[in-house]
Amino acid sequence: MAIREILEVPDARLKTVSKPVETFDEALKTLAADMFETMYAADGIGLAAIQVGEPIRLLVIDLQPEDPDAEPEECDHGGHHHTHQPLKKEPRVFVNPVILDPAEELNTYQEGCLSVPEIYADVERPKTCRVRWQDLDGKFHEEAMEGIMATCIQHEMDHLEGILFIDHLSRLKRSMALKKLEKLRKAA
Ligand code: GNR
Ligand code: NI
Repeated sequence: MAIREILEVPDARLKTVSKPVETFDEALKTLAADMFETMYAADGIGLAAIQVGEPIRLLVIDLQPEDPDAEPEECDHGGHHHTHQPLKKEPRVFVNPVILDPAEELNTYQEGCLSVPEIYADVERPKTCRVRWQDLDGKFHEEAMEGIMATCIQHEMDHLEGILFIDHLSRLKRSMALKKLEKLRKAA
């Protein structure tokens, strides 16, 4: 397994329309494993293959909810001591996903993107949807999505079309977001 470099704006490869996966082989499984490793290392909840430079219709998601059954973990940093609830790993892989019957009702969520680091903005999307996809063996699945999962999978599926969350903002808000990112990069 390997952590891969995440492409960031304004990398033109992020605008690629990704191609369907046709071969369900070991290379696909390795890429998915690398994407999980990359996503966890970057503290993300989702990642599309194009974000690591692979223009194929593959995405991974792990919302990592807090695990209510686990013992709280002790943690020390910056001189103070506290506890936090461990996260439960729930890795999910979606190959060739398709959105079916998106709800008319919209939901607003403050989104971020590993390809637009440290920028957050409200985006409106259908509140629920159904998704049909294949797993790493090519088997088909279909499921109703709601909550953060519905938001996240729509964000990831936008990447497959070369669309970023900032593309949903007004031109003014998008240019302000990109200017802020430039400023943060210069300061770093
Ligand atoms: O880690 C991520 N968090 C997030 C928060 C709100 C809405 C969408 C996301 S996805 C993002 C990771 C990412 O860039 N996936 O493409
Ligand atoms: Ni993203």
